[in-house]
Amino acid sequence: MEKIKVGIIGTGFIGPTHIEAIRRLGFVEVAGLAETSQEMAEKKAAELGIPKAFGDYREMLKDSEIQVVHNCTPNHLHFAINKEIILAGKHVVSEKPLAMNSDESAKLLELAQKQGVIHAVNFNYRQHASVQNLKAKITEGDLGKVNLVHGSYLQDWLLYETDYNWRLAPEVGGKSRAVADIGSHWCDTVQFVTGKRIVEVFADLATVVPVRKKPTGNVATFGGQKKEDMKYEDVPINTEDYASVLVRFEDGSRGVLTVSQVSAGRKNRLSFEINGSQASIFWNQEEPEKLWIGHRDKANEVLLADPALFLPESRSAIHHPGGHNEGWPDALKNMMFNFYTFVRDGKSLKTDKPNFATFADGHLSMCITDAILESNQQQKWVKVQASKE
Ligand code: SOE
Repeated sequence: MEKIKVGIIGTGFIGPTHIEAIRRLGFVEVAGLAETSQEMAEKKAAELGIPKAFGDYREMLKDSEIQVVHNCTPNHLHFAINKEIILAGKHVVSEKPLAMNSDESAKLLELAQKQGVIHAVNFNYRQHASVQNLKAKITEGDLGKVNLVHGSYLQDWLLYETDYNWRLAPEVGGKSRAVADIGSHWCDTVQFVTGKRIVEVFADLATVVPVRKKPTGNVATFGGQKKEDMKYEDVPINTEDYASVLVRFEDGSRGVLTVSQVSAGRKNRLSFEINGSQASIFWNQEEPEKLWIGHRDKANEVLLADPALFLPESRSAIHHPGGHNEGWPDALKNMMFNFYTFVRDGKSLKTDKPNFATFADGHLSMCITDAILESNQQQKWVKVQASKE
């Protein structure tokens, strides 16, 4: 069978992780790569073993061999490039946030639906094997009625004033930083597992590091560049690195989320606890194979991921026997597998239910981010306006 041919735009932190996940599928081929100059594209294509290099992504969009395009560019380019990918008639996998605000994401969703392309946004944490098992447990009623959802997404890669990255500048990263960058993943994951939407928020945002030393050269996400070799200029920072958000779900259940990119020791700790009327569950992305299950009248349990102990609905998300740990790259592979089998099997988002986040989820996420920003500004509860779907 012909392999599905794919083009990747952007090769920062996330582009190569998409390429690696795609390559593990076997029936998809990364045929092209686009970067900001021909020289850079050729360098990256040679490093990553990709046949075609494009110094302008528009040239790649004209390539009739390429059926799917991944938008792995910085945030401010997501809207315009997603639009062009869709108009070129290609299926699209976009990094989050889908756009710079919910007006733009509404337009993208409408366009993608009109053009009939398959659209996905890379909310990869819902694809962890234990998260899929956890969702199946909630759906089966193992927790009873879900009453409370609370947790955090904490990182430390922006702790020091000398930590700098494009995500800090609003004109590139967007007017929200930590909430759009990582809070969005938390909201998507908890909405996915509970099957309930966040409809109202009350937020308190802060910029813990208000002035940063910006290196005069380029810095990659999670780059860990040597500080002694750097030259800096002082820049004021206007995007949040911390947020506390109270949330209300559509059925009246409550929750709270803390987001921080300045929490020493926390590398990529997306965690949440769900308290139901019968039992509780806790999951933490840094130890993804463990699911803590809390009881009132018997001893608590820790379920180590193992296909034999998973509910049948979630077994396709786990690939190795217990103890053969699966983590972040495997969740991303699950995301790509679910997307590309959907494409391969000729399915349509009009008639078939996808097992991946679509632009509808990406748009909902933008609406939540906008509501969080507005709530922080006005210091009151704000409803999530997701009506443009
Ligand atoms: C940086 O904070 C980042 O790479 C996010 O942009 C990703 O979405 C998250 O998965 C890991 O951290």
